Amino acid sequence: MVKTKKIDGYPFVSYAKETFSSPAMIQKSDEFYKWLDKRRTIRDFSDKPVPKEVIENIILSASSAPSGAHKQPWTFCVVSDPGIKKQIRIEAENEEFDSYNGRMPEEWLKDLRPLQTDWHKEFLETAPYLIIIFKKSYELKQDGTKGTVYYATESCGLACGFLLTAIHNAGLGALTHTPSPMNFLCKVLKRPENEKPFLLVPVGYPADECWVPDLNRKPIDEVAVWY
Ligand code: IYR
Repeated sequence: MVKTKKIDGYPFVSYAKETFSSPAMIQKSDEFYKWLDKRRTIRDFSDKPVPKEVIENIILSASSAPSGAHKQPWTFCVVSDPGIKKQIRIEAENEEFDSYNGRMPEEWLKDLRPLQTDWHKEFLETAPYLIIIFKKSYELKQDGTKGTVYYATESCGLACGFLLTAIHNAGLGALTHTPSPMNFLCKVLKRPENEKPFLLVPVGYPADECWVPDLNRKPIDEVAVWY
C-alpha cells in the first residue's frame, strides 16, 4: 500500500521497494546482464511496421530516467513520415559525406574501419521510426519566460540509455546515430530555440540479413576498480 506524507509542505510517497535474497539477486542480475549483453547496434533494418503503442511505451520508459531537479530536459521527436525521413537522410548524408571525405582525421577513419561505416545512411529511410532526442538547454514556459535546467547533458544521456534498453526489451533494434553537425534537425523538425539535437535513433526490426561486427566487450577488471 502506498503511504503518503508531507515533508516541509511537499508531498512524498513511500517508495515501492522490491528486494530479493542474495541468491535471487545474483541470478537476476546475471540473467539481466546476459540479456542486455545481447543488445547490438544494428545498421540493417527491416521496413516492417512497428505498432505506435510500442514506441510510446519505449519513450515513456526513457522519460522515466533520472534528471537534474527532475526537469526532464528532453523532447523525443518521432518521425515515421516518409517525406521527412527522406529529407533527414539527404541532409545527414550531405554532412556525413563531408565528414568521411575530409573532416574526420585519419585515426578516426581507421578506428571506424572494423565497423564498416560510411556516409551512406539508407537506414534513415528504411527504419519505420526515427526517434530524435532533443536536449533542452532551458525550459520555455507557456508565458514565454525561461526556466533553468540542470545537468541536461547527463540527463539526456541517461534517458538515451533507458531508451536503448527499452528498445532491446521490445525485441527491436536501434542505432545511435550522430550525423555531425546535427543542427539541420532543428530546421527540418521546426524545433524551438531552447532545443538542441542530442541523438538520432532509428528503431525497427532487424532486417532478415543483419550483420554486426564481431566485437568483444572489456572484462570486469578493465572497466571496474574496487576500493
Ligand atoms: N557519425 C558517423 C561516424 C561514426 C562515428 C562513430 I565515433 C561511430 O562509432 C560510428 C560512426 C556515422 O554515423 O557514420
